[in-house]
Amino acid sequence: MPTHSRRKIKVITYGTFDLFHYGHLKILERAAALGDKLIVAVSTDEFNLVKGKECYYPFEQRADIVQAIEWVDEVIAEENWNQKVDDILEHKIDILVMGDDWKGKFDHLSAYCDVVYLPRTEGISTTIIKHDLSKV
Ligand code: C2G
Repeated sequence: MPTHSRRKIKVITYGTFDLFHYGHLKILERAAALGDKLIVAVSTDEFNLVKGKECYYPFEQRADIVQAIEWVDEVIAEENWNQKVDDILEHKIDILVMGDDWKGKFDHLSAYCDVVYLPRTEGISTTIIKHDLSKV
């Protein structure tokens, strides 16, 4: 069926996206490939403190970098653990995508949309980058 006649499939994913790296790029590419529109919820600096993460880049810069990715249609703020149902309903999300380090953690959201966990990109993470650079 031609895409112009069917409802657009909307995908959402969540993350900090600090020190943007290849693993972030590949999850966004794969998430976007599952639908027609990708929304990315970027964790605010305040929420990252709740998550126990201290970011190198502030929210505005992390959000701008994610928004610049061609596969990303919209960036929203992730301010707490509990906004996902509201986001799914407000944005009429069909698929929630997360890396499989989160496998099982968002299964309860399958009452509202499909929940897909994709394999993480091996060998890279913000933590590895920070560790390696600390030895320079
Ligand atoms: N990721 C990946 N491969 C990597 C590193 C990260 O696929 N090598 C994925 C993660 O699985 C996640 C996304 O990239 O789906 C963003 O990762 P982080 O910025 O570390 O975000 P996180 O702290 O997992 O925040 O409510 C959900 C949280 O906000 C997720």
